[in-house]
Amino acid sequence: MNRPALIREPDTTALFDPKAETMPRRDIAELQLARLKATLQRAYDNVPHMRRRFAETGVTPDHLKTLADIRHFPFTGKADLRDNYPFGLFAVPREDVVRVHASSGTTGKPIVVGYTAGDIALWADLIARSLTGAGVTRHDIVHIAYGYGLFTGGLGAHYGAEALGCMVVPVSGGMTERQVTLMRDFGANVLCCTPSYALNIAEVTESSGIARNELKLRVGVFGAEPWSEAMRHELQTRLGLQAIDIYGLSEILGPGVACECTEQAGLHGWEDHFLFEIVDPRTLEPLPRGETGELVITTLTKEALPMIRYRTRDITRLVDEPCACGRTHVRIMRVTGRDDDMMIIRGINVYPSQVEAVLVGLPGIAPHYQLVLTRQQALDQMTVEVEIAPELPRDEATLTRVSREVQHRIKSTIGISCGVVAKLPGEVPRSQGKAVRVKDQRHTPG
Ligand code: DLL
Repeated sequence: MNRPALIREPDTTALFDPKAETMPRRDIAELQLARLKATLQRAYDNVPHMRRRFAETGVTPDHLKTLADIRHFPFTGKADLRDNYPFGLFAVPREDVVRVHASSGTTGKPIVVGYTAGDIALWADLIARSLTGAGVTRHDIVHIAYGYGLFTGGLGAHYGAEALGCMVVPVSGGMTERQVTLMRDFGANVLCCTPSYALNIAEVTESSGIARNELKLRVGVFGAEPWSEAMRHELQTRLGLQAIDIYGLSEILGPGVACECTEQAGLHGWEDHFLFEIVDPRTLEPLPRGETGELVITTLTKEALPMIRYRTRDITRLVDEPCACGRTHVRIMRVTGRDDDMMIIRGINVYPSQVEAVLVGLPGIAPHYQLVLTRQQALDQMTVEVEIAPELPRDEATLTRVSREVQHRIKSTIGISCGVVAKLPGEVPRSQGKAVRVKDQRHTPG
């Protein structure tokens, strides 16, 4: 094999599906082309909306001769799902759909997604692959604190961990004190939840006087929201685990579209089941490998809900070189944020996760924050609400000093001027799932 020197021969015992995960690129491309053709045809034949979209764009499935030809096909977005609410994009008879999930959505109708029995089996398989990459084995006890229900996090992780043969503790979110007690009593080795909820768990563990070594946690499988390297460091230190980034979205599958391995060097995007593209979010033209832009995903094997060129709005870049772990699939670099979460503060583009990277680990403050957006004279203003560290004196002078320091730090690292309000310990809301990082008051009258 002609592998770069740095790449180890894969330890096949540490891979869930060694053959699929270490396929040479040529074979991946060949498989993708065959599966893509079949998917386009299935969507065209079975989903009237897709057939219409293809016709508007002037393509039929036959126009795809190479993988690169995907650029001629129409995009799909949230609006397509909303307009066809609830089941209009399903490509199989309703009777073949054994599960639905839905995203709550802040405005309008929710997005509804469906799965056949085959889709559920595939999903479990990809989560099992992802967990294996994260260093989880069948000997582990997996505590799942992602929400169960219409959200894909809980049940998605659950089926995958069971498929791997782990003992699963399906706790869902909330009642954090009880979660900590159960993790200690059961000896959980793996914690699956959002990074912001993991921080909440860390804090509650510390305040309930449980020593870190009373918990047996070794791996954290954290995702469903953007998070920073600084937050990774914080969680690894406070919970004594290796914090692994897992990515996914309901429209494509749920969690398990991509996941880091223990190298923590980008998320392996499972290319035998998905085609990943990066496009310029403004021109929608495909960008060359390695460039940063919007991630667009096409499903290659999903039955109930095939997705053609789904615009995720997530900003990232792709890396083709095989990982040191030996897996050959493309790596999706950490998602810094969503296109629609980008704030423009005095002409500078900022994502909440960039602010997080500055705040977390800064002496004098706790890693809890919220960003408040307001508008003054047509200009967006940002106020960062932070909390002083619990050990600091709780007086006005301290609050003023801390807020000045944070303001200075944000100015010197990101280059934006913003207001900073330092609050007392416990005053910034704690996450129960996906954290609300931005309070947008730009359109509130008065
Ligand atoms: O959040 C699925 C999921 C559950 C992923 C559990 C990982 C773990 P949705 O609710 O549809 O699905 O939200 C999808 O969340 O488009 C991203 O904007 C964001 N997101 C998900 N994972 C990550 C991540 C689930 N690791 C949306 N890093 C996506 C950054 C993420 N953002």
